Amino acid sequence: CRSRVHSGCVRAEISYIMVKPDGVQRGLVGEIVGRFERKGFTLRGLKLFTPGKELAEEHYKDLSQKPFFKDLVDYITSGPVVAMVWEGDGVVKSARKLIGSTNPLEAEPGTIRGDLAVQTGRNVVHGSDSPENGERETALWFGSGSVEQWQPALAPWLRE
Ligand code: IDP
Ligand code: MG
Repeated sequence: CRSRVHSGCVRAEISYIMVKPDGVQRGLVGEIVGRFERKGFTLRGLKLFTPGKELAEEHYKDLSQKPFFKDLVDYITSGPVVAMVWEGDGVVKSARKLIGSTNPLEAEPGTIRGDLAVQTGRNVVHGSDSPENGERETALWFGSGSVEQWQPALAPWLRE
């Protein structure tokens, strides 16, 4: 536990970030991982594998009524993804900014989607939309308590 508010303990914020199958196929893993590293977030978990239908459906369950749901599940299960957990102050909101808008044509240049993608249905990367979903998605993709607990030696140079 790093910081204390009143007498309680505030858990470090984490976000579940995933290079989707198109990002892996296009050789963008290093580019995407590098952006989170350079920003100063801490990598807590990383694995490459092809997710099954059940996992993809659970991950995107809030979108199950959308007309594109089946295509979305087919896309996410179409090949290996790089599943990651990143930690840092405000990482959820910041990662969403680094990633850019859902529709890559509306994403700002300088963002991952703005620089590297064209279509909503092939937008190369996922990022959790709330700290609660950061925890939920991390538990779903990695199992609860299974990501690494560590502090980079650089920590004092990143946080005062
Ligand atoms: P997000 O990834 O920016 O959080 P969400 O609305 O949560 O966007 O949608 C999840 C994913 O579903 C998107 O990243 C995209 O891959 C896909 N998706 C969203 N809207 C559409 C659509 O209108 N057509 C096709 N795919 C979509
Ligand atoms: Mg979303």
